[in-house]
Amino acid sequence: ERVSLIGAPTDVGAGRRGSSMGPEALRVAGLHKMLRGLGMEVVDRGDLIGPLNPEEKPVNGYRNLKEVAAWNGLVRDAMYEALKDGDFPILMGGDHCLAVGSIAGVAKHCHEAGKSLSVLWLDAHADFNTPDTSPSGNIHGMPIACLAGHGPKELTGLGHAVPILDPTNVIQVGIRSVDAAEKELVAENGLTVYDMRQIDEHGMRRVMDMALAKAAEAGGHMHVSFDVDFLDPSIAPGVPTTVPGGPNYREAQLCMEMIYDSGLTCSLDIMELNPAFDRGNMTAELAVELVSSLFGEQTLARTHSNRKYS
Ligand code: DIR
Ligand code: MN
Ligand code: MN
Ligand code: MN
Repeated sequence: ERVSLIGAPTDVGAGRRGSSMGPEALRVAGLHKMLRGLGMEVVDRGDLIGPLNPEEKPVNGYRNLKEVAAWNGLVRDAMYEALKDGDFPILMGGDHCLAVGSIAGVAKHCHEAGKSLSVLWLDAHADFNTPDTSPSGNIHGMPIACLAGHGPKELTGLGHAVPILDPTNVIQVGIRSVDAAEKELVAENGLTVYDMRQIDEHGMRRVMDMALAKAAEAGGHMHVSFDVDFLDPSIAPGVPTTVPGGPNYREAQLCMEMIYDSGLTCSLDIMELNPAFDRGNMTAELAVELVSSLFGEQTLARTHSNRKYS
């Protein structure tokens, strides 16, 4: 299988600058070499070129909306093209506002191929804010709401249909920061949410079994959107909005290994990596290590009989 790397060097959706350096940090950490080492053919399609960050204050509840929409259009087309070429696309972000375009491109591909789509969202945050609920106006806190049809038409209208994605096909893991008014939206819209309490009570193993069983039930294409702030800040400081109490190294490895075992993943985002807050390049290096597990790197030479759902 061929993997396509797509760089989206921007931080227009965030409140703190620096995720624009994410794609290059992943290259420096050896993302492409790691994938080649696992036997995959890898094409780096380079970086998309979009507008600079104007660093505006929020207008009508949205910061930098025009630039966010422009970047998302570019990302949508790049993801769609890669899937049309038969590749497994990896979006190297960039802040998480770009998941609107990424998933719009994936959804268009699935629509045309007659496949159902589920989204596994690994994040500390629910990313379901609207201007009425957002404390910041930062669109990286709003992508799932936009995908579900709640947001500005510049973003909700980016896909093949409105809503771009049925929110009941979203499965979130690792959640531990949801704004007060955002909580109601998450409940009303029927997302499946495995928050940190459920990981505490059941363990990562059982939570991922449930999450992946739900995705397998939907069948078709599973997209993984990996916000690096999913990880505990002690192992992953290189993000703009850290939240304590995330998955540790072992839990994160198990999560990624079980995603590989599911055999369901057809596309991936690696988002919010922010080298301006990193120590050395340790967070990018950890992200590459975890993504290697998602692509099948294992301690022992196990066989594919470990793969459950494919
Ligand atoms: C917060 C932070 N919920 C907001 N969101 C982040 O501004 O909407 N998402 N950092 O990744
Ligand atoms: Mn987050
Ligand atoms: Mn996020
Ligand atoms: Mn596919």
